[in-house]
Amino acid sequence: AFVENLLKHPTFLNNQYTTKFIDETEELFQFPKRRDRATRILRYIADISVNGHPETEGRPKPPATPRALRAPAPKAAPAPGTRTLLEKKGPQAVADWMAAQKQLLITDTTMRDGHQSLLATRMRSIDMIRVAPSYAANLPQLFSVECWGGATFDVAYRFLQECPWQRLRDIRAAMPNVMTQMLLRGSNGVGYTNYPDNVVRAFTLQAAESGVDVFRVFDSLNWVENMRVAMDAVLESGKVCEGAICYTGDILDPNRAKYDLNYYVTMGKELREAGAHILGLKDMAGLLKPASARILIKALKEEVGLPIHFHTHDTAGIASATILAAAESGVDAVDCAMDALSGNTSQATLGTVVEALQHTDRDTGLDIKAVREISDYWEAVRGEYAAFESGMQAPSSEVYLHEMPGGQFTNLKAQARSLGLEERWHEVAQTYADVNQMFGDIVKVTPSSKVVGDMALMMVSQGLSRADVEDPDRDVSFPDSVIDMMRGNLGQPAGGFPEAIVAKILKGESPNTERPGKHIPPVDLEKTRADLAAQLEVDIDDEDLNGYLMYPKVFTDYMTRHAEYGPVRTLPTRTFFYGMQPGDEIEVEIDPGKTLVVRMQTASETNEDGEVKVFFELNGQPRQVRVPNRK
Ligand code: BTN
Ligand code: 3PY
Ligand code: ZN
Repeated sequence: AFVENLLKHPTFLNNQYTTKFIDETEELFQFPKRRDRATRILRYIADISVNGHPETEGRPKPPATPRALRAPAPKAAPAPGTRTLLEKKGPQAVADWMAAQKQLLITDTTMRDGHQSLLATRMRSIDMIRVAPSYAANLPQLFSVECWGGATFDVAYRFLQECPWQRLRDIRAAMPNVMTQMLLRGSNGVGYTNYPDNVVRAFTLQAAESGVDVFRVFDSLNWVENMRVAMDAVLESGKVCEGAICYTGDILDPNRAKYDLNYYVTMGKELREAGAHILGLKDMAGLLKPASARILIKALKEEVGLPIHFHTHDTAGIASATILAAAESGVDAVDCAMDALSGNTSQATLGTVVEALQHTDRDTGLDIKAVREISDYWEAVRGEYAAFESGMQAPSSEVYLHEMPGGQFTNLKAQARSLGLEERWHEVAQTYADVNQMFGDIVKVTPSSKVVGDMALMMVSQGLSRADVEDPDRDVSFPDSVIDMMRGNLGQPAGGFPEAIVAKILKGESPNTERPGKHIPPVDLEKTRADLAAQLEVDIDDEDLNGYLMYPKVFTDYMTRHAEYGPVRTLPTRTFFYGMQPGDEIEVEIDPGKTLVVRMQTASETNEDGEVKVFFELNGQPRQVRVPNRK
């Protein structure tokens, strides 16, 4: 290829060839590099075709005949939307506009919480980017599209072998008129532990720079003190700061008096004072009932005064009823997922809410036909992720007992299954509730929910009751995450953790009850970048650096695999998870406008070295790849 390039180069053809010309003419070396990328992708396809993908092994398969993954055609040029307003007039103007609207505004969560809650967060970027222009053109009245943050960040690197930042930039570019939205776990960033303040700030500013417009910021113990660094960074960036209250318990239940109306109103005021443009009401488990919603929304509207954005889950099957009650009480915006990715542990059904409000004074203004077309697309996409379906058959009122967040529920169930506790799920649920009471009735949302889940699984697998754990004469070895939380490393819940259990877990060590970030020294960002660049022998840009700061090992593993397999994010989802069969042909756009046509011809028997030769046609040219047979 090098020689071919050289022979065709105009300088060579003009007879002006010198050795210096070769040294100085960079493009001569670009063709081999590009070809190398194609080779790496072929190696990935060959490997998966021969060995299967570890993530889908033994799991249900997508339909034998794939449905066409065609996004609805744009009906018009993208009309000005919320993003246009944000760009022109800033975040306060967005909040003012929001409060002045009569219609119920809707956020579509399909690209974040929808698949996080139904498909173990496994949705790949390509399936989102393909439909983003349809959102821009056909649903420009959406308040926002939640498409980033929460668990999607590390899952992208860890399981999907793709860069979460590139996902964000691509969606942003394809959907320029509607605001993007992310879920940010306050001082836990998009991770499971508190980070140094300067890391939280850098990460938040980078997310704004790469394309996030609305930041829903929360703290897993509802500690506003622990949200300030992230909220301040959002305010600094000029984007929309949605300070969120996590909802738990039931304001109408006298036995849960800790989380009464006054608790939520007080927190709402604290968030307003901390600078929130919008008040988020984040009901991560779907516990808010219609009757409570009427009272809570009304009180928050009257006493806090900020526009309210309500998020809930349909785990108990009642989310749309609660949304309608909230709408009657004046909620400004709500979260729904496109029909095909709604219901159960996901959000309420977007099309149904649109229909329910038609011809009322809260009519959403969304085009129901456009909603259905986009949902049809998602239905086809969902089929490709059959391996990640949880098997949840129906909504369940048991959520009012255990209070697990939608994103955790199916995950914990899978963990229980892998520990051989599948038959004892209801015991796990009851124990989760017991652990919550033992820890002082806390807010349970990532990462505090993970701590409660770890403890519950440990207790059920070891046959320990709450009384056993609390018994001062009984030696219990606690999960690391539990010890860490009791040390104060996630911050403090309202009223603190109960002293007796803290003393037992920490064996007398005294906890830190101040804000964790106050005691974590800042990271030297430029030194970290330089060290990482030296270690990986590549340039580390700001996005990479922030990915590494959140998840050092996950990031470096991703980079190592990237060096071996190339930009596999561009593969069709079926190819990514199942490889190809002889006779299959796919198109892979490795760069905008640069498409590879890959056809698999055949694969050889395994040779004496344990290798299989896979024969492809790449843009019509024969190519072979050898991969080890690891089966
Ligand atoms: C992961 O699940 O670890 C990320 C996906 C990449 C795994 C690669 S695919 C080819 C090779 N075969 C495996 O079993 N793992 C790697
Ligand atoms: C997350 O933090 O990922 C959540 O979805 C919490 O509800
Ligand atoms: Zn949620």
